[in-house]
Amino acid sequence: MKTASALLIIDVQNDFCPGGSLPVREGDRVVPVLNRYIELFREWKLPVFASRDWHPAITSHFRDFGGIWPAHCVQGSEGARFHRDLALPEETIVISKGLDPNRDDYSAFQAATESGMPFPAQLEAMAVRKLYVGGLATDYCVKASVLDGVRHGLEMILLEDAVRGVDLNPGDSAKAIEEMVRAGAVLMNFSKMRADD
Ligand code: VGL
Ligand code: ZN
Repeated sequence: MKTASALLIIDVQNDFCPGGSLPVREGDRVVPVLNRYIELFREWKLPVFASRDWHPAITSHFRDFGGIWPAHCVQGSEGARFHRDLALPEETIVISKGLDPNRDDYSAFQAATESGMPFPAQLEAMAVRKLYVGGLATDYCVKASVLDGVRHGLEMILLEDAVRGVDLNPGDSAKAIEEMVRAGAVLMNFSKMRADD
């Protein structure tokens, strides 16, 4: 039974896809896969969360202001929008992170809903105990979120066929997956998922 479960889609935004300002190689390839997971979670009437990187134009997260990244996912910009083919259901709970110009946040557990409810509190209110996670980028926000989820005592399932990484250094994504598994995350893919529903 998957009663206490939810899907968490991380940062499938234009700037992280080919053509964006901080493109993840094959970032857009996660979209059709995530759409199939979305279908499953709808079928099971389970919640879908979508996180977004949502930065002010001036933030210490950006290269020009002391950080390491080119400007990306600036609030309200085209680059910050979810990929147009990502079929988010109307009931999707959008959570935003990276709003504080003085912090370098990556984890969805630092995000809040549009009404300002912190993500961990939202999960608790909905009695969610298990998160299925896919999206971008494996070696940054996905990793940080999965490790945080484990720390929060949640069961964290990494959807291996629905993630892609930045790989600033070659092998970063593979290492990130190892690290998540070592921490207690479980690897899942679409065919396994169907088999044990
Ligand atoms: C991310 C780098 C900078 C991510 C966000 O969503 O993984 N990566 N900001
Ligand atoms: Zn960012």
